[in-house]
Amino acid sequence: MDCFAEEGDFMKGQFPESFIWGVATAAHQIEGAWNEDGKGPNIWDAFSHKTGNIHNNENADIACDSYHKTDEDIQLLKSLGVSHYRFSISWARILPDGLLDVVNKSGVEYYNRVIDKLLAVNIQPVATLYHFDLPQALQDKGGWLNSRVIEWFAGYARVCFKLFGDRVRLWLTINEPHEEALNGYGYGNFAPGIKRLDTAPYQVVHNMLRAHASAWHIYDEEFRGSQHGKLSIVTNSQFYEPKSTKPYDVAAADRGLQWYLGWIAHPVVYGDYPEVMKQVVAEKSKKQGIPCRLPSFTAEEKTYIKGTIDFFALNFYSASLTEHIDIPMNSNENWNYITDQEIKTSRREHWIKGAPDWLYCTPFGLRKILNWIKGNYNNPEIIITENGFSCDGEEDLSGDAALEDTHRVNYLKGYLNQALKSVIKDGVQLTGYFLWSLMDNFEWDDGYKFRFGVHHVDFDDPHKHRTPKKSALVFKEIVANKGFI
Ligand code: LGS
Repeated sequence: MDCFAEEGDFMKGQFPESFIWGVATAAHQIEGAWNEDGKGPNIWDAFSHKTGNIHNNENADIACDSYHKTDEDIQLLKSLGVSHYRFSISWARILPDGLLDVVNKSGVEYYNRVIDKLLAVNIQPVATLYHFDLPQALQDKGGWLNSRVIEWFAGYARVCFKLFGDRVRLWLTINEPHEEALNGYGYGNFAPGIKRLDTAPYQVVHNMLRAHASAWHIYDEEFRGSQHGKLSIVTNSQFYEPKSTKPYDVAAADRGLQWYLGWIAHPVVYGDYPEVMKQVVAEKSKKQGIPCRLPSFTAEEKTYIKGTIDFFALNFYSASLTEHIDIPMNSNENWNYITDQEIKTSRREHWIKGAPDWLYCTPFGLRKILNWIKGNYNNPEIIITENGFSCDGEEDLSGDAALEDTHRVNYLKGYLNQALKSVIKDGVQLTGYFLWSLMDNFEWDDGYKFRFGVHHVDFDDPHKHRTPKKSALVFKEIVANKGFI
């Protein structure tokens, strides 16, 4: 069975004329030049230079070498015909020790070059301020667990708005806060490698939300009037499909979404965490005899955080089946985020599996999550800031074989067709789509094992040669047609 099996008919139709068509990358995953021209080390430099943290002990010292290949990368973007490019700014390339005492001129020049060259070929720059790569100097002061990070981030954001905001009109503050919080401060498989699953992820996200809100207010008060841009925070979630129609499973699936998407989206839309999250964590912490593990916002903070997105930014990859599980309360248990949720996820047999393990080709999930956002957050403007696929075996492929990426082609067509249905049939206000990713790159703790690119990168080649895969050609056609004609 293929990707479209449970999707119903494939729909012909076009997205609106003004639809944003883009591809995305992130600084640490593509730039390389990790210690060149005054860049300071970040947490991923430190983490990947320690043996045992990354698949095959790989690192992003060179990665795709994009720092030296601006022209070539812009050529790839141009050939795709996209209207926008989402990249991220490396905090430590602009402020080597994270603080405002030293601004690295070469780093500023690099992003100026990227932005100016994009605009010269009529591609709009979309900048993410923070994509998992905290300057190591700030980690040494406690990183996202130290609430002073709010002022550090605010300072950095203001510098970026000043330097680049005359040309960047779409800003994303923090990419997937809870991905870094859970993996970096909970499981420890991401930088900075802290394993405190019970409390640290909640605290990290709390500080990230407050940091995001400061950046939004700075933009709103000091820059919006002259720069006329828009700003958001990047959420992500799987779609939680109930495993059965039993009320227990239906409630569990909704809880999954409230918890995963709502953890970020609820505060920035409504000013506080979802009710179910607050209740459950409070109850469980009480039984453990400890203070509530989920921090709370003061009344003032709630007002400050509420309404701090100008559009809803969503990264979406995959769906999962969800059922309720009762977790026996055991005082010896290390109670954590996952057990708080009281859900168990699985997959349908026929879903085509990608790699990593969490990734399946489930286009229906995109339409459903877009509708869930529409229903729960007052039909906001939504931009998909990431969506893409990788699967087993691609890391071993080279030459022409790597370019026959049929699974990625099916995935993209399937997901974009569901996105189209959400716009035309459901009235979802989806205004843009960014494919992850422009090219194969450094996939965090998985190193170069998983390839999400529509351009193949030969990492063994000192020049990091890029070749379009079939998916690049198919995406180009969809972009040119503004959908499916
Ligand atoms: O490369 C990353 C892509 C690949 O898949 C990118 O840097 C991130 O922004 C983003 O996290 N990316 C990504 N995410 C999928 C995470 C899904 C987690 C679902 C876990 C289910 C068990």
